[in-house]
Amino acid sequence: MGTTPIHPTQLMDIGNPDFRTGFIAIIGRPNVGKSTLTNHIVGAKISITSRKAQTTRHRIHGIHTSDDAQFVFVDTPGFQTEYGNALHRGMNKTVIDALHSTDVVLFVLEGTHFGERDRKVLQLLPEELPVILVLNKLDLVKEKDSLLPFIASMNELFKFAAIVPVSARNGEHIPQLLAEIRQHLPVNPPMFEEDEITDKSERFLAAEIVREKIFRLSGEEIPYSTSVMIEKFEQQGEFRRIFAAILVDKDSQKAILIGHEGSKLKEIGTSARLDMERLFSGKVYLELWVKVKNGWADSERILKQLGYD
Ligand SMILES: Nc1nc2c(ncn2[C@@H]2O[C@H](COP(=O)(O)OP(=O)(O)OP(=O)(O)O)[C@@H](O)[C@H]2O)c(=O)[nH]1
Ligand SMILES: [Mg+2]
Repeated sequence: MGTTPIHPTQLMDIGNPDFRTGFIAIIGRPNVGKSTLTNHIVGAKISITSRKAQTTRHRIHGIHTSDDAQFVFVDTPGFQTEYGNALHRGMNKTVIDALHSTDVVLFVLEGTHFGERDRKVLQLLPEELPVILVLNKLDLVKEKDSLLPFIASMNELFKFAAIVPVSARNGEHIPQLLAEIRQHLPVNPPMFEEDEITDKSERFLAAEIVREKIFRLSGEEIPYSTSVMIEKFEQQGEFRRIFAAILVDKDSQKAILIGHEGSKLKEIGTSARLDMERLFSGKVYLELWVKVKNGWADSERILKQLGYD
């Protein structure tokens, strides 16, 4: 008794012939709030966020299971229109791939702002799939009167399945968005266990959390040329020991990240450790160091080692 693992597809769908499960790709230019939206719906910080553009670099699944549906969100990197190195090409490929293997697309804009970079993303939208336009950061839209004419003008540009203004920050209209998405999901049993929230490993999430702190706690010169590699990840019960290297391009960046007497690295480490302890529900020992690795963002080989494909 109790030793036979229950296959996930045997869970929850019993008695509900209308249970829906599907993939929802979230796309948009950098910084519109795609990862914040993913985290809000999942209820945990599985995808890192920051005020700086290009925070997300990988495709990340965020899973939300309700009584009658399982939503598998695919958070993608902001679509790059201004750069052309191997990292940016890889990020854009991630976006395109996500669009080819999804049931629903969420196209995210920042409030009532529709600029050139948003237009480039609009051009990627598939005609054959339901695309929901999400007007995020509703809390920042001062003139609510501007919403209706904006929605009308967006309807002229594409045949959206729906247009939903939301705030990923305070959760406004997120239930309405989920209800709208559900209508377009296929009738399918769940693919993941009810309590699963992401497809990514703790090792991956740990590296991402360190990267988020670097983004948030350092100046403009650091983020775009930084990556994090977990060199060792050990677990004993609820206690984790994590050793991570931060890869930068130049000695000058290394000095900035370490800071006066190591103060910056310490600040990054403490903040990352606290987030990890929250996400993993257990104590963490975190050791960080900084390595100079020339031109990693342009090297296909190093990008492969870091898990970009
Ligand atoms: N006021 C407000 N800010 C938001 C909202 N959603 C996201 N933000 C902020 O917008 C910034 C960017 O959010 P992210 O979730 O990192 O954006 P992203 O689209 O994932 O960005 P990339 O990964 O770089 O493409 C962060 O500072 C968020 O806190 C919102 O609904 N309201
Ligand atoms: Mg993001």
